[in-house]
Amino acid sequence: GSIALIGAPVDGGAGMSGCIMGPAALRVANIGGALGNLGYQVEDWGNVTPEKVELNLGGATHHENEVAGFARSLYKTGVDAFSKDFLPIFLGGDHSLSMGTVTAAARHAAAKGKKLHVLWLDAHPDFNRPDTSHSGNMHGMSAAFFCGEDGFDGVLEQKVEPVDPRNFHVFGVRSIDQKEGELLHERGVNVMDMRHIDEKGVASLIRSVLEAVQRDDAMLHVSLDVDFLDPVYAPGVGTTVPGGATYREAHLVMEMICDSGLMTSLDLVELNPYLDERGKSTRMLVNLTESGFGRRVFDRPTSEY
Ligand code: DIR
Ligand code: MN
Ligand code: MN
Ligand code: MN
Repeated sequence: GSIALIGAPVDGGAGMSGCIMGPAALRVANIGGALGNLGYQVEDWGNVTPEKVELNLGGATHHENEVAGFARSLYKTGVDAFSKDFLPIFLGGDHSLSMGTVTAAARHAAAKGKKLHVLWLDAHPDFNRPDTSHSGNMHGMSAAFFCGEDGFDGVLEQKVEPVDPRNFHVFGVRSIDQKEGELLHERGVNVMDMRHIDEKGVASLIRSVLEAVQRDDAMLHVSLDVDFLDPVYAPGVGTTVPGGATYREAHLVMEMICDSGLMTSLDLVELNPYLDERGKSTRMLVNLTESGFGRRVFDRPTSEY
């Protein structure tokens, strides 16, 4: 199948500006060419234009007009890409963009009578509601939104089938707010924090996620936040947290996803080129994407993912 690159230069959802340059940096690093070299047909759809929205979500929440404007536009563009049989890769932009991209995937899944699983590779679960968020930053709320939590009326124009929180898999987290943690627990989200990874390893945990997706014959949306990685490998993000995924762990995740053949859409988010060191984090994201689409060092047959 073909890949559509869809830029989403939103940064009002983050606490710091700079993600607006993310899509441009990923194009400078030639993400399209890299995928082309792996044998894919790649179409660059350019950047989406945010819709005009008047919205007030209350609490500390800010920039809801910008975030909702992008979410609506991404939702429509995403649905269009799925219906034309593209695998969309969304170039962020802060993580609030997943309010549009995951709902588009959920909409497409529902239309085909399928479930949607979401794999969230991130230092944070992004499961705050407007009433639990201290920062008011909407990049910390996107997952709560698409899992159907209250407090987000008017972000999208239409009601979309929420993602079942039990099919929301959070991987690599090491920073969770108090109320956010309680909510994750109540909803039965599959939270695999850094301690899980240390004790069980990447392979067995990711395998169990992929097996669940396969069992459900579901679609799989992967959302990769730059801060999933340890800041040593990816300093170009506004919310670095120590103790992140190593270079090798992150590549193994993407290689296993590739081997499974299950991924149907991908977000690359939170890249802040203004904070980066000579393109290091941008290149890391491009390299991880290549691993997610078949680049391997040694061509060996894979028996199981
Ligand atoms: C914190 C930090 N939980 C918040 N969140 C994120 O502001 O809601 N940082 N997503 O990347
Ligand atoms: Mn407001
Ligand atoms: Mn995030
Ligand atoms: Mn994060």
